[in-house]
Amino acid sequence: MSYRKINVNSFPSNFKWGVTTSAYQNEGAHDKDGKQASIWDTFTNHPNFKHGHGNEATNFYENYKEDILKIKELNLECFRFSLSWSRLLPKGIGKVNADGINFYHKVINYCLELDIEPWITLYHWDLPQALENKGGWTNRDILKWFEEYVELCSYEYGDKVKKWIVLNEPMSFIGLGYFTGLHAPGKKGINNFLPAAHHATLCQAIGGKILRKNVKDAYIGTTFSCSHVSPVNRLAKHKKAAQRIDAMLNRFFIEPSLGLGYPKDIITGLSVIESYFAPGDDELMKFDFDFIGIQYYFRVVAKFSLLPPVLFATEIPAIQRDVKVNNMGMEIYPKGLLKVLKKFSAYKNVKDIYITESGVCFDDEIIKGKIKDSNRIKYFKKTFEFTLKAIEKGINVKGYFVWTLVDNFEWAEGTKARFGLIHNDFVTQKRTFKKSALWLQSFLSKNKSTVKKKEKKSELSV
Ligand code: GCO
Repeated sequence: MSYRKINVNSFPSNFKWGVTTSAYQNEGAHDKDGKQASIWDTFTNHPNFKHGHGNEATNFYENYKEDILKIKELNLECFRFSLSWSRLLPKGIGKVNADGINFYHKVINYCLELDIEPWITLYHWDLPQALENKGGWTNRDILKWFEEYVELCSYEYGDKVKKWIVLNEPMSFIGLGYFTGLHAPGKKGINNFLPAAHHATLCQAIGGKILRKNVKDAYIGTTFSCSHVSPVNRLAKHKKAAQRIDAMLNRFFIEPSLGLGYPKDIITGLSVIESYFAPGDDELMKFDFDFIGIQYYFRVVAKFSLLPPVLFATEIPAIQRDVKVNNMGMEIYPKGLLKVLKKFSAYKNVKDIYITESGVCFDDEIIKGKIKDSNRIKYFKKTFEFTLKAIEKGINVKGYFVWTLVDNFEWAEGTKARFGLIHNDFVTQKRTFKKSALWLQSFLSKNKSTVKKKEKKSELSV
């Protein structure tokens, strides 16, 4: 693989560099100080779930200062994290938990003290269990529940935080949580998927509108899981199958917010979702986001198939395709980032674009106190190059947030998929900088002469 010589100064000076985490994957303290269960607490503590639980996770709840200091040390300027709904509103609605409110004030204040910009994600998959007991995302009442939650968060933190993200990857939490059942709450089938998806589309816009009303100078976005989709070959039936998968993975949640409706042009069977519409929903689904977040991890290769119905298309797993994969079996394909940036920037009303997540997982091992994750460095080098190329092509990409800071609880994979720049020992919670962290620290250093010293210092401090 060849690399172009780039450094941080190759990017526009106002380009933002950040890192993303999420509440359930990191906080731990699952029942401390008034927090009650979310669907992920229930799902991972059930005997059917065999990959551990996130009860302690990386214990960010107690280690937040140490971790935010590390963000600073890595020369990253933005920290994107999510709020745990059931820490703030233990039952999802009603009584507010003052300790929960206070926790995020402490996190935000510490970021501001260190001159790190906080970016809040409102919903990163951890619905309060009390709301799931009433049907969760499948119940249209979630529009009211979500409204109450967003009102609270924007009222509490809106003076200090200006960068807001409404949802994290709706297709992931709805598809995996309410169709395949692989993620919490483990519901399956089209009759769960369709109402849940429609309500998430509505909440995406409702959240945006509340933030606009409550937060002065807010800069509001939402994020999408994006994949570049290729047909297995040039046969028309496979090309069409790839278009349908693309509509499902990439178009489903953005187009209603832009006023384009669901992608029924390509997936004709999708019109059944309209049976969940109430009068006025076409309008309610729209919101003029200031930016969108692209989250890119892998490409999908698709072929025609009679199953599943409606989609009539299936993905050919990367492990069957003789390509490089990460340790979750996803194809490592950095160029796909450029392709999805092109695709999403082609929408007329998309304004700014941020890469709000990208990263890669490997079985990183500590050998003699060091973690030499050169594959991860290669991934970031390449995706940074493609980001720069996108900028040079006139695409409005304004920032790149690495997924993620510390190896954490990777949902259905438990702790075995390591995505962090920093290694975590889940028994001792000891953090160790990987080589990729030191590389990034150096890449982001605008003043090269200080890098060597810093690298040495962080090697000593871990
Ligand atoms: C996402 C997920 C992250 C995952 C990451 C790696 O937004 O996609 O929120 O939480 O950890 O994608 O699979």
